[in-house]
Amino acid sequence: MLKLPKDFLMGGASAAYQVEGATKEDGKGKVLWDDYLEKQGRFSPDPAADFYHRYDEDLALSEKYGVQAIRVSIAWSRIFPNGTTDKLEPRGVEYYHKLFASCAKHNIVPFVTLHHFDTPQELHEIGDWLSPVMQDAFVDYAKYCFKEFPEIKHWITINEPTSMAIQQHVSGTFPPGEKGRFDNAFQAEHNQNVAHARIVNAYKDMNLGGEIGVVHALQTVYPYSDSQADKHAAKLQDAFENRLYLDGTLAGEYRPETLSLVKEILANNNQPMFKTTPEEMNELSQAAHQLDFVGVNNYFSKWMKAYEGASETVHNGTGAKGTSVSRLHGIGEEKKPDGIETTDWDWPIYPKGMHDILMRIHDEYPLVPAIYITENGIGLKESLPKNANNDTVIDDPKRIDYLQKYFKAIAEAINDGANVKGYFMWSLQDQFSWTNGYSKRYGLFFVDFSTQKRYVKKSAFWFKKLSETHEIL
Ligand code: BGP
Repeated sequence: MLKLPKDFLMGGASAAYQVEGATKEDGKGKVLWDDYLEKQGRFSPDPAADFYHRYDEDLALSEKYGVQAIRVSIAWSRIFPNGTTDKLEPRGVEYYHKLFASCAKHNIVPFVTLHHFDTPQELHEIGDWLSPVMQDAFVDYAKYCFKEFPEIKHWITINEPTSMAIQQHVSGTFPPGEKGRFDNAFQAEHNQNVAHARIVNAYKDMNLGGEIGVVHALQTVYPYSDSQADKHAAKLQDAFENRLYLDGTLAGEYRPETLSLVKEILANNNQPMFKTTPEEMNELSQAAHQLDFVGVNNYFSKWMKAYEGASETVHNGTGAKGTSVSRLHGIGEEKKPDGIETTDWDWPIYPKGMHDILMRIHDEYPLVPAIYITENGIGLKESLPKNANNDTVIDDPKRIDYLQKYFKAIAEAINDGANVKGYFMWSLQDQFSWTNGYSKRYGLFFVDFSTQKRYVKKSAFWFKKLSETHEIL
């Protein structure tokens, strides 16, 4: 039987905008999503899981079910409503002090993300990650948080720089909804790498004794067949989705092969190369040498086939299985081999991809001291039985099966030498999903969004046992 190491940390994950609700309360400033979602009219970020008012209840449940750590993010615009340090909102600051005190009360270690997809509206309007003003404001906000919240010993600079950049500028599923602007995506990624690095370096200069890392979305990319063309498509996709920021944040430099693949993608799309300065490259190098950990968000893997046509992407945001399409001009087409199971949202379930990505960090990025799995889990359509009462337990065998397989892959990677220190399941409780609303449930705890009542899922019992015994059954 596979076992996790004795000191392996078992956690649950969340992000401010996906759980807090209360988007207009206590002076919170708007973020890029507020008007965008309202205009779209599909779903509202309120009340989400009403964590703004119910955090203590959720942390008590977490303690009861073996959750030893939690990933939360600070909503930047609760503290600085328009993003800059010119105007401070003390009620936002007070909320996070109370949240962190509740974590301490329930013996839960908070890992705190500074930016989880929620750029303040005013900074979004001037270019978001493409704007130097935004980068400076982010560094100022981060330094403020380091001083204000000394109770936090585990910081995460940015959640998934690349998925933010790609969804904002290539697939168009995040505001501002641009499609096909590979140049903007690469520039935004580089700018996030630099902002991250400046913050890591500032944190280390402040000598606060905690640890700091970054969280990346990492999908292992495989060729669809053995043909040279498919193998090359996989390399291009990997450069696009993984390599640029892995190099920038974990090696502190962009390696020649990475740059040549990025150039090829941009040339294929007649778009210019992203810009860097020597000062920025110094920041990257310094930060990579002082980084304490990398967070890996891994849910699925990808298979690539050569593709010559125009870019075409269709997002499955409803759970209608088989509807997603991703064909990118100058990169390739996503095509899954037969026999690999997918979720209703077309995410292939492939635990080997988790093992392979962990081993890749271990093999190719030796500066990285430690890895946490900062997100992993499965989105399912789940509902409350009609005759539910306080003792109702939601049956979620698919989630238990998914977790068993992924935990085995993680334990194998640890046996093979990867220094994985902990795991945060996405998600702690059911939450609001950016592009899927409320029907894609990931939680250990079920949330009835109409009453905000919590119910335990069977997977929470499974999780508790694993947290107590470290034995993967
Ligand atoms: C990650 C994000 C999370 C979360 C998760 C699940 O990329 O960091 O915020 O949303 O994916 O994604 P989804 O909600 O699209 O199913």
